[in-house]
Amino acid sequence: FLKRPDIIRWFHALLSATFMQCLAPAGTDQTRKTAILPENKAKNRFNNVLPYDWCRVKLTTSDPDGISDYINANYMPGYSSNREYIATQGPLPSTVNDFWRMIWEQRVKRIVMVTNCIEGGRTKCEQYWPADSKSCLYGELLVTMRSEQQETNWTLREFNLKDRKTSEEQTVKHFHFTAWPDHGVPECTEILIQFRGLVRQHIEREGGKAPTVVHSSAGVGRTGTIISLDVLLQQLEKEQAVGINAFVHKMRLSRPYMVQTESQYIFLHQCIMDSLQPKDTNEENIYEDICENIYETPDSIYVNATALQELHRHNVNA
Ligand code: PTR
Ligand code: PTR
Repeated sequence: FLKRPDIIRWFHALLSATFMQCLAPAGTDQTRKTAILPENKAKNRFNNVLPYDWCRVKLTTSDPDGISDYINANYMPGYSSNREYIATQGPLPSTVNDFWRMIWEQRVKRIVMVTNCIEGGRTKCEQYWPADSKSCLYGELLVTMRSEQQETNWTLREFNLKDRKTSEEQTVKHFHFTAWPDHGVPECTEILIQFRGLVRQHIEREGGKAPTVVHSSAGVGRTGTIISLDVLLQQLEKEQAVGINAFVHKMRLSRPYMVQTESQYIFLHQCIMDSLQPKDTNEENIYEDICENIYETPDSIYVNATALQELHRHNVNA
């Protein structure tokens, strides 16, 4: 029978093949007209990561300069509805005010940030919040950092937003994951699973329909991976099965490159596998079980929870 390294290799090969085949560009024929208008071009961090028109987030409140409603952001589907998240790029110096306007207008209660402002000496994202407990004015919004709690792999912050015109206020929680390099994956699955748990707790406690804003540098690779993880772990809990590829495909119809790299795609599978409780079973059956439980449908590959459990047990015992 197959030994653990073979199974893992086989699993990776399968995922690799899946990534190549099923995640080949999807939805890329959709229009991105607003993103390339002359007045908006400079608002994109990368010229190859542009939001599709049909689900882009539009800024609504009138702008003092009367400029456009454009921001590089898309609504993203979740487990229960089609607008549970907003995936967006890390703000540029010129789009920080727009970013906060979006947070305010969409009544966002939490921002999930999965990039550092600077990585390897290069700017990945503008620091869009005040550095200490001072307040900073971004357009019409006064933002104050109320608290900052630094942990090994993430920093949690709380911001107070105040509309200068109406004096209305809103609290926004900032979940900043600091251990995930651009185009790569975190060192181990546990820390990302834990981090996702903190975000999920906040979503369930706060309730409401406002989307969760998630961003990295481009707002696709790491952003897509953490959104998928949150959605798929809910699916796993409720249905005892996960449609990993189907969901990634669905996200890619809303924003290009969601889950950008093969290593991120594989890491996502490992996170799901590692979220499962180990279960006793016979080693000989593992290979067969996994084969039986991974089946293809026309546009998706479903990995059954039992199969992942076997693989997980194998990982733990090895
Ligand atoms: N004043 C905002 C606007 O002009 O669009 C809308 C807004 C109102 C946003 C209230 C957030 C608000 O806070 P809360 O969600 O706590 O009511
Ligand atoms: N031009 C870059 C590329 O195509 O790789 C754009 C890019 C940058 C894409 C970062 C994804 C990136 O990762 P993330 O979405 O995690 O910031």
